[in-house]
Amino acid sequence: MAAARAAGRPLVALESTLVAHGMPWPQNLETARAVEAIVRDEGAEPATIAVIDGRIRVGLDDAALERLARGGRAAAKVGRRDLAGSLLGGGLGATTVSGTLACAVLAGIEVFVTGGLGGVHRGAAQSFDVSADLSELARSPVAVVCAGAKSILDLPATLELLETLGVPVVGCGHDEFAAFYCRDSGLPLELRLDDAAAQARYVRLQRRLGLAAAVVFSNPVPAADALPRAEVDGWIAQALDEAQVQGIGGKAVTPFLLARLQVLSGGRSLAANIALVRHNARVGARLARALQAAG
Ligand code: PSU
Ligand code: MN
Repeated sequence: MAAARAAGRPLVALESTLVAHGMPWPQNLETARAVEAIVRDEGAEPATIAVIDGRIRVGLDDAALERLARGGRAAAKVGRRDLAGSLLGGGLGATTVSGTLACAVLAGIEVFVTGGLGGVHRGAAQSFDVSADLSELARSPVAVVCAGAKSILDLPATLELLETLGVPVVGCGHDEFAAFYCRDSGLPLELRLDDAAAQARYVRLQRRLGLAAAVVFSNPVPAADALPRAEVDGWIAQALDEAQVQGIGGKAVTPFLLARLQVLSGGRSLAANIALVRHNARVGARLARALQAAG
């Protein structure tokens, strides 16, 4: 990372919960490596963020990436509020969107690529389960490229809360809020910018206005890899029932649901997840280059 900085290549932050908790071995390591290669291929430098042996690391070597991927659930899931504790504990921690954003801000990185945002969970009116990703987006001046928010969530409520928090959501190659495995959510966005130079100008304007919030670029899964919504909804309903019966709660909910969907879909949700993360990496790296060019 220091070399990339010295060489003047723009950095792209990548999260690590997706690697440790979001995908199974060995596809998680393959995807992490592929995503880093895509970012490099586009002339930017990947900086995967994680807690390794009780230290925040911004930019991982291959050995650290493999440790995280092999560690899986043994790695702690580290959101913003877990950061200090994971440093004290001295162990291995995979940073979520909120944890990674906090570290990216500390490191001065302007672009962050992930799969899908956390958000308002279905039934949140009772459970109060709203991902810390949303409040972190409100205070992190970072451009975030994602395939919208995860399909397992209450997407209309997630979009409402992003508005409340002052976080702009910009469509990228599409007019609707992306729904992770699916392109369409039925929720139209008010702004769409497909071109990296225009996206960079938008980010610069947001900064010039002194608005500290992130800019979310909603970049849908490529059409060839998208899954039909009706089928996805069926798997989600079943996975949510199972979570309830088994009493899965708190931080365990999202990894549980993603893992069950992978099984219920016969691997199709994993293939879509991999495709969308790779696509986001390309778009994010191009944006990082455009931001650098815009100065
Ligand atoms: N996107 C993916 N896979 C994931 C996640 C996002 O493609 O595993 C992770 C992110 O790290 C996100 C987290 O921050 O899920 C949200 O968890 P929760 O709902 O507990 O806040
Ligand atoms: Mn939660």
